[in-house]
Amino acid sequence: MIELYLYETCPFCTKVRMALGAQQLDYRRVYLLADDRDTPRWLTGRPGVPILYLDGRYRTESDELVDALSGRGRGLAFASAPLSAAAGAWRDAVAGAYDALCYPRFARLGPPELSSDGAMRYFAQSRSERLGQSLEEAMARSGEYVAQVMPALAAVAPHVDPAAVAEGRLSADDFLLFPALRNLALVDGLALPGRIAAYLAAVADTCGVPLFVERY
Ligand SMILES: N[C@@H](CCC(=O)N[C@@H](CS)C(=O)NCC(=O)O)C(=O)O
Repeated sequence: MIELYLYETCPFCTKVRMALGAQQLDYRRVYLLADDRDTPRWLTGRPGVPILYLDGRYRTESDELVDALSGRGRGLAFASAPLSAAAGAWRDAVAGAYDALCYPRFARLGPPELSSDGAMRYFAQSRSERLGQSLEEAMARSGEYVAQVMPALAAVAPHVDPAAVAEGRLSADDFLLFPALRNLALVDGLALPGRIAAYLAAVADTCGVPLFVERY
């Protein structure tokens, strides 16, 4: 049985879920706690997720996992590169704002990877250090970050293709955009263009990766 070791909010893990789901492969999801360094090290010699148990061995690196899943199951062809110019511009435009918007909301969401006090403490501390501010401070500055993301959302919207996704045609852009957009949809004050909302629904349906219903 294929197994995916993951966090619910990890965009790299979502990429691999997309590939598994689009190929209609059966797999088991194994959620690790955010402060569990031992299990990944024991399985792969390295910290972190995603980890995929495939063909009798534990593998890491989401791009390599997407490539390894190309042609399996229902035979869809995937590539994790190259990105289009529009997707590359999106990634550069939202870089800092994405983390600042998502981290405090992941803590509010309380996904499986944060379901112990130790995991939540580890997450709050490590992510505050990364942001250079507390999760509460980042949350309070949401308006500023939303203003940074809105033009990037509008710019990328014409480049997503819900119809192609529904036909099982997933591009390298999709493996970047869907995981980030799924997480950004947690932001209550972020108005998603209609085409982005349709795109999220199409990928969720084709790949069996549920969207978050919560908004903060
Ligand atoms: N290059 C890796 C990056 C994976 C990654 O950064 N995973 C994060 C979760 S989103 C992680 O496990 N980080 C370890 C930690 O936060 O301690 C990939 O593409 O698979």
